[in-house]
Amino acid sequence: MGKDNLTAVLYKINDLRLEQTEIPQPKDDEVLLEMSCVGICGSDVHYLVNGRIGDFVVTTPMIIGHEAAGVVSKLGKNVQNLKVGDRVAIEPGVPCRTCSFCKHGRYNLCREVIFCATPPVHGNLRRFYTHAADYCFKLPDHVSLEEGALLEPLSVGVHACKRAGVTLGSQVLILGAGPIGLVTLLVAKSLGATRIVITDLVQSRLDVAKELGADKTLLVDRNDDEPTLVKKVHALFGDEPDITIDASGAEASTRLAVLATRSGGTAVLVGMGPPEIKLPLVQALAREIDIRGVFRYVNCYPAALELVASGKVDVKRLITHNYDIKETHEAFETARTGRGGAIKVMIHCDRS
Ligand code: NAD
Ligand code: 572
Ligand code: ZN
Repeated sequence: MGKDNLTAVLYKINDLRLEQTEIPQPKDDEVLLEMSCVGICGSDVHYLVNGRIGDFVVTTPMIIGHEAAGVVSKLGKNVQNLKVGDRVAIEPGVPCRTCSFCKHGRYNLCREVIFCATPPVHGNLRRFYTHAADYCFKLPDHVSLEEGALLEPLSVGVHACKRAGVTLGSQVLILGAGPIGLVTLLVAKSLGATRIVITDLVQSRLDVAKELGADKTLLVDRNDDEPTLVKKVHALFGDEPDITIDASGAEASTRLAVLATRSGGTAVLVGMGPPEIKLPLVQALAREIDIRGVFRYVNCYPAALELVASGKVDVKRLITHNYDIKETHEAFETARTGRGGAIKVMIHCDRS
């Protein structure tokens, strides 16, 4: 028996097992990482509970996890940018590098991308894992590995704010105060948005948003009709938002994004709901609302790291629960139920 490589493998719906796997050898351009921590993302929970997201179906056992950081323990023979002992954040999607999307700098749209824990690609919730060295970002000493793992969702917030054009003076409406809405809030603030209003159905999430710097919050009442919701949003702004970012994926929010945004403004869709929804598109047309999509992130890790390293953004408050890898089932139960006000559940791979 070699070294311990305890690994969280999703076999099928509600069948997540902890078992030993081989420690992989790094290829020439890869590093072997001793994994430190892995955050649980909503998509990990979704695969556990539903076995699929859209066309991505768990048909063969898949190692879960993609929000991760670790310590370099071995170098492939071509690796120059890292050394053994470096603490790194892992950007989980490695593109083909040669298609037209990659060549034009939009590698998040690469059709051949290998993205951790998107079936059939394995993720990194395990003690040892290999990854492309140039998709690992060395952390300065004062940035923790937990913060390194959180660069993953933070990068989604960075990309969403870039796609939205958030800048000094922006008035931003964020729909949904889950981890993605909250990181978007943090990034929008750091970019100088002057007024940020955030909505959710759950008051405890709005309380966290307030702590993180939201100017106003709106507890959405599902019984409110759309004109009422739009009026409430505009009243909270004392104006109309230039930018709305939907981080909920609820159809009602996506509609509200179009309805509440100022004419000439931008509605950015991050939340992933049903594949088809009904939208007031004539409103978007007649009021020149730009609707922009977000697919993960591209070239955002450096900016996300800079935000954390400079202290402009504090992501640590998002972590509400910590578990050891041996407690993976309990960790997923906490993430699934949201018990104890769970926002980001972190699993530590190096603690026992
Ligand atoms: P989450 O489920 O934790 O958060 C969503 C929040 O939206 C919850 O707090 C929920 O209460 C709230 N919500 C639901 N309906 C609402 C409504 N009508 N109005 C206001 N709030 C409402 O999920 P998360 O991890 O924060 O992710 C958010 C969404 O972003 C998910 O749909 C996820 O799949 C998606 N996502 C997309 C990308 C991408 O690349 N586009 C990347 C990461 C996550
Ligand atoms: O951290 C990346 C990430 N991306 C999410 C969700 C959660 N975390 N997305 C929503 C689902 N899509 S997808 O295209 N897919 C399953 C590949 O439907 C990816 C982006
Ligand atoms: Zn994710």
